[in-house]
Amino acid sequence: MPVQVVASEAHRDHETMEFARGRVAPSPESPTRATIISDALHVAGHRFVEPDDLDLDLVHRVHSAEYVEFLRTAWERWIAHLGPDAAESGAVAFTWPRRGELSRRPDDVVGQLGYHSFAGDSPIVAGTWAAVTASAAIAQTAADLVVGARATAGSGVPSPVYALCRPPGHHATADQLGGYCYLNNSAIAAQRLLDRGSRRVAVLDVDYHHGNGTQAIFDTRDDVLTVSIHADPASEFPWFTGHADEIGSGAGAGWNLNLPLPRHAERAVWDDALDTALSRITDAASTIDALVVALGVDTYVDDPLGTFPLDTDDFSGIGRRVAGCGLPTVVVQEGGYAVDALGRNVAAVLDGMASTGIRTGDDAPR
Ligand code: SP5
Ligand code: ZN
Repeated sequence: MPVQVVASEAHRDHETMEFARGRVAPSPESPTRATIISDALHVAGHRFVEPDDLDLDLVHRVHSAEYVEFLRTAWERWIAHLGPDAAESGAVAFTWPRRGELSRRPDDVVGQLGYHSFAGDSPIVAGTWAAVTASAAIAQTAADLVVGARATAGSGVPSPVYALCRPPGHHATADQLGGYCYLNNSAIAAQRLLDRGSRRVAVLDVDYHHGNGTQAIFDTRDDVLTVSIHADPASEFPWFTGHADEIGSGAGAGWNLNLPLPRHAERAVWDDALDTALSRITDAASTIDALVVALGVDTYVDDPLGTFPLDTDDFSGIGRRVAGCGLPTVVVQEGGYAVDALGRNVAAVLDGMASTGIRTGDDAPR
């Protein structure tokens, strides 16, 4: 059964270098990733839709206005400040605020890069603003399509909608980029679902890395349940968050669940974590109206950044089990760097989802 796929080519000029393992090399978060996924989903017969224009007011509901303005202007300010030779690295920080130090926002772009980032793996290049705004627009549009489908689905559950976001978003906080993420597409999708009538939204993050940005954005809120399964930050990026004792704060206490797993965790351990995650969501299901899946497939056995053992069949299983929640669902693309397998792994998740659940309206199985 075909799924609606929201996608755009506007990410193409966002192509960066990364300083990692002692050398500078093309970032694993490459334009090719989106092409491979798009090709596989075309072959699988899914229906492609262009994103609507981005609603900047929506973006401002999860990101600070000064951060968004920084993202928009950082590239030209970087070149104006340092000259054309600075194009090679892209705009990237080398100084961050010290621990516990009150950090006043610097005036110059070089200092602001440190203020507005928590990692040095995500340069800003000439094509970054076009890419990140298109990526956010894709998430926004996917949420709108799910809301529209719900309105016509009667008592059934609408088909999921897949947001082919690139760059990814789940590491981006309200005012900091990092982990190849600039605008938090999953948070933007969740906020859109709330703004369009959901009482509470769950975000299930299955990327290999902790969804620190999504957690931070919704930390004090009880209208978004954030759940993340990931490699233990004691030994993996993003290093400083993702521990099990981070449960949310203030009104948000109890509305964040972290399920950190050891590097090289076995499939059965990952499966158990997904059961725990889904139970947390279904336990609250009477108050949850929609689900956002932050879909990283860097849990794949051959992923160059991951150490988990999942294979393509496991990804269909994830799709089936997530669909078993019976919630209107937006799937937002996050990480996944094994480009040879990326397309079939994402296609497997969508196939698994589309093969389950009650569907009504145009998408009802006949
Ligand atoms: C969205 C997402 O999955 N972000 C992950 C960001 C991790 N960035 C730091 C990891 C650096 C490892 N670089 C390895 C290069 C391998 N060729
Ligand atoms: Zn990841």
